[in-house]
Amino acid sequence: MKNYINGQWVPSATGRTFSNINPADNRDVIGLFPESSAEDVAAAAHAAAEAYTSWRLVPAPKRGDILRRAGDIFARRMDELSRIMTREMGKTLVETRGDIQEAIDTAYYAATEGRRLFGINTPSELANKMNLSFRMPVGVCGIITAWNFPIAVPSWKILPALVCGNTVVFKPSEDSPHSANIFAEILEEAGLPPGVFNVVHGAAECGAAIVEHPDIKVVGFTGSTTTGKAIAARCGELNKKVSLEMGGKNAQVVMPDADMDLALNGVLWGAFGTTGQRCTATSRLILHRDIHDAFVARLIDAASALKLGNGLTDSTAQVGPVINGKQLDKILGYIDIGKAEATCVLGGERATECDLEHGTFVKPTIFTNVDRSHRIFREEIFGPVLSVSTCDSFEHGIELANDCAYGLSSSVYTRDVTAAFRAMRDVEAGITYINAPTIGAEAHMPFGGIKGTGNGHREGGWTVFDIFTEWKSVYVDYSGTLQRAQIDNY
Ligand code: UN1
Repeated sequence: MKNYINGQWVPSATGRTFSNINPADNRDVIGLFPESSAEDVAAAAHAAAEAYTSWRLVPAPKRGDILRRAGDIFARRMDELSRIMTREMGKTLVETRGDIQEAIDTAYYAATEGRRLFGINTPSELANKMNLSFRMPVGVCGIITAWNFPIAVPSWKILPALVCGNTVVFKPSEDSPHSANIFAEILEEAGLPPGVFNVVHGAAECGAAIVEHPDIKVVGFTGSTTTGKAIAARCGELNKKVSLEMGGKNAQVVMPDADMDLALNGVLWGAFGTTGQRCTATSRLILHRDIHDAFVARLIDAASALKLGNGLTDSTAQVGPVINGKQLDKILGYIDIGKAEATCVLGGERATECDLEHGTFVKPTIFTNVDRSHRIFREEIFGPVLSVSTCDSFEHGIELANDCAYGLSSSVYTRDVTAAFRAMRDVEAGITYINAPTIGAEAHMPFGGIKGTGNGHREGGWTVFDIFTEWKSVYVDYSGTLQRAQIDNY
């Protein structure tokens, strides 16, 4: 497997490769991918900079037509691509189909935005003068993403960037490179000219080269807070625009007046869907004292019935593996920490029964008696591990939810309309769900977080276009005389 640069499939200049392995069965090697260096990034950035000179002049509705076709091709290739994605990152086929659906939705939204990209005109303070403002593309965009949404999350950045007239250098995660190559195939078939979209595979060296390259004008990153902050610091020095989507420690609060079945199904899906490997996953459950014991008993029952398995070969599997050995060790490390801090009431170990021993499976794990000072309350684990705490009141529940370095998603289950509106106002997060789990954001709504999660940008919806454009203000004076601006006329 190769890089995709200037419309060609090319090996890395380094000659080095890394292997892509199925996390559900580590005997299954999917392929060798190039381990790219600054030289490969420079080739991709050069191609993207060349392509930018003409792509930025293609009318936006025409760029949108290409993206609409890309959406159609994603739909046509959904079965095949969902199998590729399940094989390389482990979530079930239902979930990988959903991942692709998010890209389709984003493609169609971006396509129609090609006919909007609204500017704003205002009256001038002077006679016979007109004020216009409109969006300009930024140039070459460097996109660096994680493996948990191999198609959806890249699509949130790449497709809006393209419709605005930018060109792209994309470095996917080393754990989901095959899906990224299909992304390139689809954009090519849709009619994207060579060089407009480029893929360079690799690890930190490749990512750092994207951040450094002078032709790359904006960096869009999804991944860990540690890496994101380092990228932002460097982009600060380089005066480069950067948009970050980083960690989360999302809480679901359940009040005694809530629909308990709904809240139970919500946390099951939020905590253990995608094996807890979403930035939006529910990793803290805050239960009102009055319902705590009964709720926990039902939750243990329901979570212990979840079926672990290889999504490709077992159609009854509900929870896939965690992505790789490194993450497995990290999650098991947190489980050990949790066992010392709190009470493990379910799971708490790797799953190796039947044929799971060849994959990196972790049993759905639940801790109770979790206190706000505990590390499993405060730190992102990114696996199927749920920390349960108790609150004494609605206000206390919100206070606990907000006692967090991150601010991505949040959820409150209550039938009390007053409490629901207070939660919408007071929960410190970019996303709040009422009577729904912390996962499941829709492509046409702003997506992102506050505090340790983001740096003020929002992907999705209409807000993503602020990342990938700059505003131009234009003054047209048709008076035929030198008119001084009001401030220069005193
Ligand atoms: C992520 O975890 O990086 O809201 C994105 C959700 C999905 C996207 C998650 N639509 O859960």
